[in-house]
Amino acid sequence: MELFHSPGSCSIGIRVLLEEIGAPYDLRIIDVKSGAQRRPEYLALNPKGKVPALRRPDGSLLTEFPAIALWLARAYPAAGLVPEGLEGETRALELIEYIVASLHMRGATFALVPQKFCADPAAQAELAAHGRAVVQAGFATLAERLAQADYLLGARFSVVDAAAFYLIGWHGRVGLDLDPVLAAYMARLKARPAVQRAMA
Ligand SMILES: N[C@@H](CCC(=O)N[C@@H](CS)C(=O)NCC(=O)O)C(=O)O
Repeated sequence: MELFHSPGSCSIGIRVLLEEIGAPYDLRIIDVKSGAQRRPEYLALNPKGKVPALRRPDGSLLTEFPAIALWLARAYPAAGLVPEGLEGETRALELIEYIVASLHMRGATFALVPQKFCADPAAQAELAAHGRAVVQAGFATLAERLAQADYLLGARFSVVDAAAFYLIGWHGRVGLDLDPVLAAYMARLKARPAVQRAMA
């Protein structure tokens, strides 16, 4: 497999999952800070101009974090990255969508790059504050779950934790401190060998 990844971006979550699985993959760095995602050669491969993207063993390209994460979990079941059965998978999708579609796309994105959405500096400041509040409320929701269990779906690491890892990892950039529950959770994630390999 090939992972198209930008350091510091959400694609670190998919890298974590690949390391948890232990299947071989090549890393292709697409540095979004320098605009590499908009270069013609990358757009020819992935017209969305985003990371993560995963080239699978059959040569096809898969995009969108939730889809890649759930495909990896189902394609490599021995890693136990999603609870078994309809209810388990549905709950995983519910939470991963909340993290990616709400907290990342409508929270962190507004907080970090408000200038992408409006030109007026006052409007940008308002949008950034709104985004920060969305992430803050999301952190409280995640912390509530983590007060009951080590991982977001219970006692086992899952695809949902890979999404939470990248999002919570942005707390400093978003301008939020972590409460003790989230700080302990991040320390638990960073102690996992797969996470350490992904961050190396
Ligand atoms: N909905 C997409 C979001 C991916 C996304 O926004 N990726 C960011 C990095 S965290 C990106 O590629 N940004 C580059 C850009 O928007 O130009 C997913 O779930 O994968």
